[in-house]
Amino acid sequence: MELEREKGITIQSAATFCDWVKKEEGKDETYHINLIDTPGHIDFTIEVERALRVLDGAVMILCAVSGVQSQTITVDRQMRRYNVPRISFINKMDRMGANPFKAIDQINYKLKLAAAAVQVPIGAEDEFRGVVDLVRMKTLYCEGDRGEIIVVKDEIPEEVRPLAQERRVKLIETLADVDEEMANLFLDEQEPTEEQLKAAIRRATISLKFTPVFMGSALADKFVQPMLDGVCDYLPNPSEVSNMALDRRQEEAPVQLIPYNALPFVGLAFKLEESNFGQLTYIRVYQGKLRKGLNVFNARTDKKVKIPRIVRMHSDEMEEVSEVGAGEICAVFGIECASGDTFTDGQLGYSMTSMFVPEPVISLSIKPKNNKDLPNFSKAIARFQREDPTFRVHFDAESEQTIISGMGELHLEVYVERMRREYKVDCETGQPQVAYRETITKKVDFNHLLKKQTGGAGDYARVAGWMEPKGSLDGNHFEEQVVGGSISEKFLFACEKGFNQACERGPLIGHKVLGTSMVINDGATHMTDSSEMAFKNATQQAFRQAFVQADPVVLEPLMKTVVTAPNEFQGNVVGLLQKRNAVISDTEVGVDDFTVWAEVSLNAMFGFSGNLRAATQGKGEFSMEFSHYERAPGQLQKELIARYLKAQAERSKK
Ligand SMILES: Nc1nc2c(ncn2[C@@H]2O[C@H](COP(=O)(O)OP(=O)(O)OP(=O)(O)O)[C@@H](O)[C@H]2O)c(=O)[nH]1
Ligand SMILES: [Mg+2]
Repeated sequence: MELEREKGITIQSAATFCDWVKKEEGKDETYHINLIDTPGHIDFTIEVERALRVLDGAVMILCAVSGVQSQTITVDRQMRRYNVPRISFINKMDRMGANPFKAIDQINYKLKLAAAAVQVPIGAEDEFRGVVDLVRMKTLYCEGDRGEIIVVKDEIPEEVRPLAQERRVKLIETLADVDEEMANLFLDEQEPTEEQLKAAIRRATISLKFTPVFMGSALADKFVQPMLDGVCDYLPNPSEVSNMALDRRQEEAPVQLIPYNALPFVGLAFKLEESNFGQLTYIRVYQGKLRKGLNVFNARTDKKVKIPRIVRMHSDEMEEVSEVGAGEICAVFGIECASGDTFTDGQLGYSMTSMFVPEPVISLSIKPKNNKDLPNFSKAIARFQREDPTFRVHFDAESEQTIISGMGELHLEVYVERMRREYKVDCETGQPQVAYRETITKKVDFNHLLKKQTGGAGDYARVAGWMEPKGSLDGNHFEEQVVGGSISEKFLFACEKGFNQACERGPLIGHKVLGTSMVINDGATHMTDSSEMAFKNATQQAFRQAFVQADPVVLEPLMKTVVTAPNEFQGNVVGLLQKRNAVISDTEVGVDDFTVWAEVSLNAMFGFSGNLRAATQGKGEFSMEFSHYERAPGQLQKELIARYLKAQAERSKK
């Protein structure tokens, strides 16, 4: 994407298929690798989620100067969520101040993941010219214009011999802590063989207890190849990963998927993308084969679709293929589905659990500058929503505005910009707003009658019951317990619809309602005047009245925030956080820099990046991620209510 090049950041993950020829002693071995490059910025976190959902292993890339950054900590959490084993690559070894061992220490203590170097560098910064492979105890040099030739020497240069020895011992010690076989050898004071060492690294990596650390410089074309060999040596192949599905025909019992081509097909659509040639759907094949012309069933909709075309992506180019086997990733043209849908060949009733979709926390109003652009605007909005489950859109009937919500200001900014470039629609946007929520804190009974008699057919509906806190903040709950037909069956559905609509727009400040339960257990129906509309409206009215009596509160998003900066700025940073009422949960002080973990309300974080820059001479950085909703301070709630009432009053004047 052009926008990525301009901003210098990755926005969308890109899937690529490649062959890697690993030079084994004497013979070459070809490995097929499906690679997905993900963005690092938290605003595009869904791209990381969906990649980790379908990948069997990951390469965690760190900077040799900055080591574990606040963003690394967020991605670490995501890797853990999907149990993805990883090897690590310390990049930018050519940079001034490069220190891979500092970064390794940080993986150990900041990420609490056992890590040890499997290489040590020969020379550093612009003198960086080789690495010693600690598993084989051999020296590697890069030759050729782009470092494409790796020359292996038995001789280890004198000046790095002590370092190589020391780090090899460290590697073995670290492994002995997490691997029983290595522990036994270690206790017997036996030197492991190359095979034993490799096998231990592989076991410990796949069981998520350890990460082997490689080092090099991508920019200077140095030592990326040994890391790719490491992918083959230490990350699992598809048959070594346990992937589960739920069998809908057996009460959702978990079943293991087996990556055999001969078994019935099961695949997961994890990413949709509009390409120049039409809608592309990325599918990870977990079991069986996906063939061109095959009829597949969408487990969510039960609809059957025929697979018209299958391609393999090679970054910007695609290769048409007739089938792909178990364990692979491919893209398919021309099938309608949503991101996260499971496909099967119809023989099995399997469905795979989807990825974690974080809640959007920032929203803003948007509209095209010119009315003539409305059709394109709608098209763009629909497509972005299909592609990205963290990008949400709703129309606020009261303010007559389209509101988009997402993971951060940059996330929304990118969509506004893409609208302009890809759909030629210039938009006006409002100020970014925090996505607040509303809930109630006590139980209230209601008994509400809607009755209108205006000549002809009137409106009549009575609903009674209670509202109460649901006990948790995941969604809302509606239940009818009507006995004796006081509300006739056909209108109960309308009541539920009224409830759902009422939850979309809270009575307090017009934000979504959460954690609220409504039970209707009585009511009355009129022979001629009752209608679905009457019951829907009556429920909405009852909801709004009961809601305001039930001690409603505004909820605000709290963010898990991680700040890192050089040690001399610790006082400044902690001061900044305290001013924003952050609750600091942990602090780690390293040799040069420190890390603070805190929970802060998103509302208090506006403008933080500028303040942090000023307080740390530009050297501090931070990342944040939604944690949960919490009751907003009373003063803020008052302000929000006042602002909402004022906006409503202004609208009604017009
Ligand atoms: N000195 C040096 N700079 C590098 C090296 N590798 C990458 N860079 C520079 O680091 C910057 C970021 O590189 P990217 O590849 O965009 O980093 P990224 O992790 O993909 O970033 P996002 O996808 O936006 O999260 C660019 O300016 C690169 O030129 C390296 O080995 N040495
Ligand atoms: Mg990138």
